[in-house]
Amino acid sequence: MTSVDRIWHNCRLATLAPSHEGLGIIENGLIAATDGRIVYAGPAAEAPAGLDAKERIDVGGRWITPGLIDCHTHLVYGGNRAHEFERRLAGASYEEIARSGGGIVSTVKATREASTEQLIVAALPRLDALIAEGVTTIEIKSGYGLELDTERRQLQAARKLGEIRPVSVRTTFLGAHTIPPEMKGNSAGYIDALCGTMLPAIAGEGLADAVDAFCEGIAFSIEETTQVFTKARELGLPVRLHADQLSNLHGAALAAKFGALSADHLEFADDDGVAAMAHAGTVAVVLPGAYYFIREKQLPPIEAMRRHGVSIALATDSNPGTSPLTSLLLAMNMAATLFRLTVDECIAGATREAARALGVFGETGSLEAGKSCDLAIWDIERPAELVYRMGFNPLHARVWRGQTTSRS
Ligand code: DI6
Ligand code: FE
Repeated sequence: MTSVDRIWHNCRLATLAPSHEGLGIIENGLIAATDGRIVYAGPAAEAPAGLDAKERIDVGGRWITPGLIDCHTHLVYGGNRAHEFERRLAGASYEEIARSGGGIVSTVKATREASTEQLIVAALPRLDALIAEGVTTIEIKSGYGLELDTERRQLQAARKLGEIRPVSVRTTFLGAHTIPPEMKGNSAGYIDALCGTMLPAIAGEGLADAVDAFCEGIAFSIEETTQVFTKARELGLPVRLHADQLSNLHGAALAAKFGALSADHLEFADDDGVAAMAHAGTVAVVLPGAYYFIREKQLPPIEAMRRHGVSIALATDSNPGTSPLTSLLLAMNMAATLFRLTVDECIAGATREAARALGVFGETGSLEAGKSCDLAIWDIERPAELVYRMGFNPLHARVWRGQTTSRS
């Protein structure tokens, strides 16, 4: 007799286990968990004999997927940019606004002025919207401080969000997001300060799980990004990159060269960049919310990603400037509609591949024994419904580390 804490039965599973085809569908499934970890996920008929549980939950034939993972967000910031949205509606471009002192810099001002408490309060409704859709792991970046104190407070706020809500938070230091206004024209000086002081301090305080940079004409060059990545490597932190979003600076190849966990956006990445990512095992994170919101025309090279066997994740990129989006389900719909990802790619992109992009696939992202029991239970008839609808939330219940936490 094996005794476990909880069993979910009478359910259909999309396990996303890499050893299975497609979504890893199991029609009559069962999940057993103890101490917040999955001990069995598979066909009910093949469950260990004599399985006994303190609690048995009849899922009523519903579908269970791994809890969703939003692997690229800028969730913590002050203010918003609705006024710039209006300017863009009147004809200004995102890059024009950035060059005229708006854009990221206007959010930097509002973020510096906010207390840590205010940053948390502002981010909570955004986080709650994601949690309500079944998100159990979220990545949150800094990058709206651009000086040590505010970058630190953003990351502290992100960590705190993971303490006050039932969700796993992974933090990323994005000090190299743009040049701070007080150092305009001196990006070399800023990168020196970042590598010399900010990054070592943040790493020393254990506030960042990874390091990111915005490699772009309006932000940092390949050489500057290389400097940041070299420092991150020295400090033992994995890297990721905002790469080839608005132009092709060959950021994808640079990310691959550093063995980055992911390269994100990638609209302008070329075949060589994609091939290098495949070789390095760097995950492509596509961000259709930003593509949509700034009305980009250049599609990311999805066919090349498939051809080279690059793993594809998707995320909201939730941020005030280019993707004020707090729905991962809508990001899935956009990835399908705008980028022509398949249903299976969208669901894998918000679970298994997103876990890979964060380097946490050993812990979550699929329904497999040994992993954290992070589940999303859905009122749907087929998995395609998760991708097909717009602005509708079919979540029935969410389980984080074995505990049912909402809509039970
Ligand atoms: N790329 C983006 O799309 C966001 N950051 C980045 O590096 C934009 C952030 C903002 O405009 O506030
Ligand atoms: Fe981003």
